[in-house]
Amino acid sequence: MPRGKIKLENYVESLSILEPNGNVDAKLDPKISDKDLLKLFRAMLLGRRYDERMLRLQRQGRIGTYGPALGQEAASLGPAFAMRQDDWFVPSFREPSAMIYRGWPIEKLMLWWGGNEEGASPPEGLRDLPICVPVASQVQYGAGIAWGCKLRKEDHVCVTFVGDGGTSEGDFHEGLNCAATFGAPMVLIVQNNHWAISLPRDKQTVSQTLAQKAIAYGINGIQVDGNDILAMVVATREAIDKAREGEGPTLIEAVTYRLGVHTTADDPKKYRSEEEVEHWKPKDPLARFWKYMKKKGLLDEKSRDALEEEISAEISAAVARAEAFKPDLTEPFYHCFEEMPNHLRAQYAEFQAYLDSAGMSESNSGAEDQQLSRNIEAY
Ligand SMILES: Cc1ncc(C[n+]2csc(CCOP(=O)(O)OP(=O)(O)O)c2C)c(N)n1
Ligand SMILES: [Mg+2]
Repeated sequence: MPRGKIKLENYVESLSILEPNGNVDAKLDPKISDKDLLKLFRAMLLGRRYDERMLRLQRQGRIGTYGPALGQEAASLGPAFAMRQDDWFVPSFREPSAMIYRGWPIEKLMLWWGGNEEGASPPEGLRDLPICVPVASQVQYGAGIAWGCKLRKEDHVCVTFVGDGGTSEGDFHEGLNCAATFGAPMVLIVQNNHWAISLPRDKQTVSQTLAQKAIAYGINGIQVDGNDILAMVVATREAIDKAREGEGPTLIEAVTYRLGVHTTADDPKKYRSEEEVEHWKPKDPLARFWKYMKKKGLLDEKSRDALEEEISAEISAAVARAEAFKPDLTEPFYHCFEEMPNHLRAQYAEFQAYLDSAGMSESNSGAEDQQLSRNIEAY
């Protein structure tokens, strides 16, 4: 076979609509209704204030480790807005704005970060998976769910989230190849926040973009300004439409920046410069959206302050509910087996006896009220 060249048609499309000064590219403006814009702005502000409150709760020892989504709100909220409520949503761990927008009670997210399993059960009726930390595992779940939708001839799409660091994992490649090969209706949002803990994006891969990884799998890929709520809505809408029409998956690289710590367990000053963070601050998605809303005459300082108060009260009420929640400490025993095997029964009995002796059975009783536990008598 002679030496030749196989021609590939490849380029990476890019998209940005809302400038950091709040101006929009009129040709690309998705013309979202005023009502929806206000709803979206409220959701982004709520996501930001939730994030800040969670950091404070962690510092006060009231929740466990927390991974903030500061600066990344648009990258998940845009897709959440573009989806249908009955579509599937597979988050990673920096999508609280989207999860709250989709209907997760705030206290559930608080419980999750407090180490409580109840925070992992999706609210009734939502086709959502819970917060999920194992890096890139989400792509496997997303591909499988999307393929399942196709096999069942359902018209749901599965919107899935992974980070820039996740693109180096086997799960990412296996999941994406599977979704591509089976034409599964998955929209994969890669939140490129430029860091994977202390590893910068340019040491993660020598690929010029993350979006171009789509080319290798023969699917659509686009690089989007992930701090631009309008661009994220438009790109996800288009990808969802394609997926629903049977055109398979799309990879959306959402270019954003992690303005805060990786989690409350690290100190980014050890590995990145203040200048870099300062460079990204003017691109903050919330500041940008606020300027846009103000220019459009949809919000002013007074109405924004009123919104702030309302949101603050909403979050405080959720904190109170989360802290009043009584966990069922025996709940982990119920999840692995349809019928509890003997060795687990023995451990269950031992644990129950410990709770009794430590006077903790009482605090365990809330579970029944909350209909969380299965009836152990049944075993
Ligand atoms: C399979 C796996 N390996 C390692 C970790 C530890 N870990 C948690 S977050 C993280 C970095 C992930 O980076 P990225 O995918 O860019 O997401 P980001 O944290 O920036 O949102 C690592 C290595 C993990 N959770 N799962
Ligand atoms: Mg990252």
